[in-house]
Amino acid sequence: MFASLPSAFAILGDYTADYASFPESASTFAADIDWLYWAITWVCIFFFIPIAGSLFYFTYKYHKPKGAKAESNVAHNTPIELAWSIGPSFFLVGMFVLGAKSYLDHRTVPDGANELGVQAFKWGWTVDYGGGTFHPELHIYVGEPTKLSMRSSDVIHSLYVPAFRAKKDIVPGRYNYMWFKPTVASEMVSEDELADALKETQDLGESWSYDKWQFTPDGYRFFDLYCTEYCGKNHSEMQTVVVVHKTLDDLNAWIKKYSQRDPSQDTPAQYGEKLYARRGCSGCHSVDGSKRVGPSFKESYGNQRPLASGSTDTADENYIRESILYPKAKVVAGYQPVMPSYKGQLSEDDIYSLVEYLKSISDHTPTSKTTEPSAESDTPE
Ligand code: HEC
Ligand SMILES: [Cu+2]
Repeated sequence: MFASLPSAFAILGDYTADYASFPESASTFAADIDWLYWAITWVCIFFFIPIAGSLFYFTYKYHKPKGAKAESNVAHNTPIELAWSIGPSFFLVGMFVLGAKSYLDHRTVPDGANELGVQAFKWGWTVDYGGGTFHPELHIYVGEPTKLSMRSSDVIHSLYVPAFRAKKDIVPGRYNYMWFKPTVASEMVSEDELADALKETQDLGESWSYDKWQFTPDGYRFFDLYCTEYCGKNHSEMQTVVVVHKTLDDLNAWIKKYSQRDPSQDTPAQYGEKLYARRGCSGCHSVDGSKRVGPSFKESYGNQRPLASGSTDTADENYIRESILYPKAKVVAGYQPVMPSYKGQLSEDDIYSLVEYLKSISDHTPTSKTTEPSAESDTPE
């Protein structure tokens, strides 16, 4: 009868081990939360066993043969009634007090916490490091209380870092915040391991797989960060990583690396490809021609774009720039106007890089660029 059980677990594969234990503890919240969780679980088990046990015992003890006449036998015992009402209420009040204390700890951000902006959108994350540097990965450093000031550009999301035991909803139309203090720094993999992974990824022509490698393209091990509020079709892919640096210097060096294009490393088109991944465009735009929330970039640059207004426009440099800064100005027919504006978030250099990238992957090059000048000067503010 239970022969099928092992195969049922085999489907879960590697995951059973993860589910059987808690994720690693990597913040100051973890010990308290785990203790409270187990305390409540044990209290429940402690009461469940005698209650369920006496249920079965009395069912057996007082059962009558089939056909016996049912009779009422109601008795009252005040001491027992009082004992089982007052006794458990101590446990319930205890759970409330400890739960409330833990909640307040999560709500009370310590003075001087390092503050980062986080934007959640369908389906990804953007962390604002200040000075025009944005990245989907969350980078912080060990021992430093970090406050996240969070906003959503569409629906309700929820940010959850299991290893930190920290979670908070992000509601559109308002800022929500959370904080944590990481206690465990992320290790780095060896240069060789990183070089092999980067090479293999490039050879396959794929984007970086965090799941497969379990470290970032910069070689850092990480903690998982998920969305835990069902937010639509690709909710399950709304994940990113948290890297806890050993020192502030190391963190700053990482931020600097992403703060602008390094001309010795990347051509504008190559940098544009990085921005495509980093700034969340990839969540809505494919590069292989498949339709996601938005049109594929394969057919953008240089093509005639049918607009929802009924007219058409050629997707030249200005059209693309406008689409990034003022997405609602010209909405492509057949799509919802859901793209967030990147005004103030991407520099002109960034936009130039993105345009170059779109050019490089387009299936079409315009034969003649005859867009009338008037079309270029009517950029709405
Ligand atoms: C939340 C989903 C979403 C994100 C994120 C997003 N876009 Fe879009 N984008 C859309 C949708 C939907 C359209 C089509 C409707 C419209 O024109 O506004 C679109 C249209 C465009 C167009 C016009 C395409 C064409 O073929 O006519 C360009 C260019 C564009 N996006 C660039 C970008 C860039 C660059 C980024 C990242 C910096 C980005 N988008 C991020 C959803 C998104
Ligand atoms: Cu979400």
